[in-house]
Formats: sequence, C-alpha cells, structure tokens
Amino acid sequence: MTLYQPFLDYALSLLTERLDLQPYPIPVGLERKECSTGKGKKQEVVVTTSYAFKSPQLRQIRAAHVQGGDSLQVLNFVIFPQLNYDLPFFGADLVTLPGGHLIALDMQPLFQDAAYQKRYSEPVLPIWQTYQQDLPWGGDFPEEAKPFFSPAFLWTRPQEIELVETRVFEAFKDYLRLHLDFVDQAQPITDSQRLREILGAQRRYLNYRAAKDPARGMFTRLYGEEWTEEYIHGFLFDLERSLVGI
Ligand code: DBV
Repeated sequence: MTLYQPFLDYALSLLTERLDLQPYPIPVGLERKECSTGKGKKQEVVVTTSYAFKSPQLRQIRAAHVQGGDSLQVLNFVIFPQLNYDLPFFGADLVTLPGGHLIALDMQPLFQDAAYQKRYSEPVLPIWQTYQQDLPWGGDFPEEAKPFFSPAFLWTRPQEIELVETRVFEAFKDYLRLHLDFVDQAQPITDSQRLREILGAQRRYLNYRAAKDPARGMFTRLYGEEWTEEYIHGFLFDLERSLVGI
C-alpha cells in the first residue's frame, strides 16, 4: 500500500506546472534509505525516499516519503520560502501508524500579528471550514508548537482510510494550490529591519522542528541515530547549515 503516493504525484505535477522549478541538492546517502523490520510473517521493508526542489521564491521544497506496508506510511511535505519573502511555510504531515491516521496541514506563519493573519490566514479559513465536518479537530497537540500554527490549522485523526483518500487528499490539494497563489502574489522584501525579522522567524521555526521532530524516534529505530540526525539537520530542516558561510 502506498497511501500517500497520489499526494506526492499531485504535488510534484502541480509544482512543475506552476513554478520555475529547479533541483535542490540532496546530500549523498540521504536520497533513499531502506531497512527491514520485524520477524517472520511480520517482516516489512521500510523505504524512505527524499525529494527536493527550489524556485525563485522558494528556498526549499522538500518531501520525505516513508513506505513500510499497511501500518507505516508517512508523507512529510514542507515548503520553505526564500528569506526575502514574508510567505508562510506550507506544511503537511500525513502519518499512518498502527494506531491510525494523523493529519496536520497548515500555512505555518512567520508571525502571529493581526496584519499577518489577515493576509495569510483569513484567505485559508473558508477552505479550513469546508473540511471541519468530515475532518474534526484532532485533539491535544504540544502547547509549545502553538506559535508555529495558524488559525487555519487542519489537525485531525481520521478513523477511516477512505477519508484520507478522499477528503484529506482534497484538503491537501486546496491548501497547496492556495499556497502557490500566495507565492504568485508575493513581493520581495527589501527593508533591512523586516528582513532580519523574517530570518529570525525562519530560524525559530526550523530550529523548533529540528529539535522536536516527532519522527526522530521512528527514524532512529529504523535506521539508527547517526543517519537520523544527519537526515534531520542535513536535509529535513537544513536552514542552519545552509546559513554557514553567509
Ligand atoms: N513529522 C515531521 C517529519 C516527519 C514527521 C519531518 C519525515 O515533522 C512524521 C517525517 N509526525 C511524524 C510521525 C509522527 C508525527 C506526529 C512519524 C508520529 C509520532 C509518533 O506517534 O511516534 C505535527 N506530527 C505528529 C504530531 C504532531 C505533528 C502534532 C503528534 C506528535 C505528538 O503527539 O507528540 N507538524 C507536526 C508538528 C509541527 C508540524 C509538531 C510543528 C511545527 O509542522
């Protein structure tokens, strides 16, 4: 089963159609990783595949796709805008584990003030609203993560795989299309004070995600600590490394 492959295929074809997409280098050894887990009949191969691109407005567009049979499927897809745009991040964390599905979709904000929300959250709310009935609020999530989510955070734990294949897929498409609309309209920032604020906000977000990556435990069990830390800091959340030398 590859539950999230259609999500990835859709995203890559939409991005190719709408952006001037260029490759973004993936460090050697992080493009693909494979291991086998479990014993006897429960044996499964778990493959993690990485994808990365950039465009004039987007510093890194990247996906990590984990495929490990019916009870382990993950697509983590994030768009990190260039540092001279105040665009939000597009963040999708689509997770299927033995316990069920866990879906997080958002235009994750750089700032939480009213003007920023008016520009980058209000236009998302009608879409968010559309899905509330089928994809209700998923309950507790870490308090310390709250500054990194918008009022249009779609956070849900669907019981049925069919809902993931239908409503979650539609929501993913709607959020991604709207993010690309934001990209189309974005103007580069030139004010040096604002540029410093953007850099600060990007670093806060990336450092938080690298430090608190909920997949750290899973990757460490599958592929070991050394590979996992390299994957997190050298690929998934690589801003700090990319700033070295600037
Ligand atoms: N999550 C990632 C990356 C993943 C990934 C890079 C490549 O950020 C997968 C893989 N997320 C992943 C897995 C789990 C979660 C859970 C495997 C299950 C962990 C487990 O149960 O063992 C949103 N993702 C979660 C949770 C949240 C998110 C709230 C539940 C975690 C918990 O209950 O502690 N997405 C996540 C998040 C941010 C985000 C916290 C913060 C900005 O964008």
